[in-house]
Amino acid sequence: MRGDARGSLIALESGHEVPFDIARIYYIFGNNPGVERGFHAHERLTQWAICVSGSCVMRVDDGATRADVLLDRPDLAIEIGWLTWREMHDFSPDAVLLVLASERYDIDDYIIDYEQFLEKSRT
Ligand code: T46
Repeated sequence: MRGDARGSLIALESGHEVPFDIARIYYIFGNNPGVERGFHAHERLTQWAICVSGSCVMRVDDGATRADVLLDRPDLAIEIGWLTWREMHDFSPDAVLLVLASERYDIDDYIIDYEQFLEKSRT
């Protein structure tokens, strides 16, 4: 974090703070109350997710272990690797979830069936 008397600044560079080349950036905001997102895994994708405003809960599941991580600070990133089932819950109204991704968008990379994900995670 590069803060000074004016406030805070965080810089994220590929190969320095971020351990992959950033191919895509997207952000999620303006979710309707009670909305839940995700519910899929990816075959070949690594991402960093940061709630730069507000908060949400990121549920990550590698097929053996599941964890709920509260993202509620702009200086906290969670890395989500290959073959990790993710769900996002409990978005605050002001939540802005910023995501840095290692690959460009590819709909064929999605695994949306949990049983299929479990099978792949075991191999
Ligand atoms: C993840 C969480 C944090 C695109 O056109 N380009 C993109 O880069 C993305 C991510 C999505 N889209 C389209 C595809 C759908 O029509 O935007 C729509 C919503 O995407 P999706 O249903 O994948 O959004 P989430 O919030 O369920 O999940 C996304 C990422 O897919 C996922 O990898 O980790 O955000």
